[in-house]
Amino acid sequence: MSVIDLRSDTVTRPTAAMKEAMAQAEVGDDVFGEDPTVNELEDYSARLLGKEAGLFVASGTMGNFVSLLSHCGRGDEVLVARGAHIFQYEQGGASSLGGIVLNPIGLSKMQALRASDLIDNISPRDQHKPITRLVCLENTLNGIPVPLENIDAVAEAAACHDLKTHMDGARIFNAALALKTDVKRLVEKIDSVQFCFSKGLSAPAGSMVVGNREFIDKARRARKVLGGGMRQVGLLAAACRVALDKMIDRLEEDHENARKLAEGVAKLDSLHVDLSICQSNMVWIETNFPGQRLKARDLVEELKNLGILVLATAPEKIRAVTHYGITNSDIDRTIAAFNTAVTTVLEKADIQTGSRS
Ligand code: TLP
Repeated sequence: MSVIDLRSDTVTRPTAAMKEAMAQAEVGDDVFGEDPTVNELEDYSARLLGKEAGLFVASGTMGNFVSLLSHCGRGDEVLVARGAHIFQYEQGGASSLGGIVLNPIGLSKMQALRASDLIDNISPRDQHKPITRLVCLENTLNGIPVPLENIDAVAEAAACHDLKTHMDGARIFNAALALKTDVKRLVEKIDSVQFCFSKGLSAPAGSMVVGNREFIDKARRARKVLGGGMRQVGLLAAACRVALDKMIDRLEEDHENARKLAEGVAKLDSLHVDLSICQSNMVWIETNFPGQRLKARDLVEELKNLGILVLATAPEKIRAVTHYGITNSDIDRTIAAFNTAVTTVLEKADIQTGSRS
């Protein structure tokens, strides 16, 4: 039985074209600025996003961290949505290692920062308070595309208060596609952007940070102190260049598969899917069955027995992410597996509570 891995789009493997490009890549010492493949990727990425310069880094986490370190000093404050990766899933590294104060804002995990949140939360210039320096956005935010108007409004409010803006655009091309907006326009008013090659774009590793030259110079220093100065890393950059050339347009297929999965699972009695938030490649499934008999982790275990891998992100919540390599018929199999797994979990729960023999 083949395994359908929907835990994340990070599980994608490099394509044949990427491996070929890696084999052919011209390389040099990137810390000396002498790797032509990295230099070209940085320039190309910066132009693609409408910024002056780029910096190739090992991962999304490193890209976000060097960006925060470059915008902020010790004790400075960053406003960030409570559900954002920078706050939830980066170990609070900006605080623990960088001395930066993260101020998590927002009502629910899925909610993006609005301009009003910003204005309400900027610390007053008072010796008791940190100095607010930066606002972080994320797009897509947990798979939800944040609309251009929202981003522009936040960026304009930030600029009025002399704050910088950073976009965690790990899945910025998914966002641009879902919003039918040119990626350059989507980040036009944002000072720095981090995007990932190793998610839906399927490269084996790597992220890009873009911004103005002064910011990238600082980010380059930050990358070095974090041990992220790699040498003949054009090998990876070559695969990432293929990702930009060949893997952006096909993200549409992932979005269609996610929608199909969401609609299929939404039809099952014991599960709930909010279809309004399924707009890119992520599906959120809630197991809010009466009596709490259907726990996300039990369902995930049962699905695993059927060859389907998904993540339980909360006691009642499951995340499934579509990506390159997942086919339309994989989605049919996944929907059928959800149906079977729900029945099995509920039967086991009934046996345990003695309501069935
Ligand atoms: N996200 C991973 C996990 O860490 C949760 C995933 O499977 O979705 N920003 C965003 C919005 C991300 O989703 C991620 C990774 C990162 C940054 C960090 O990227 P990496 O894993 O390359 O450090």
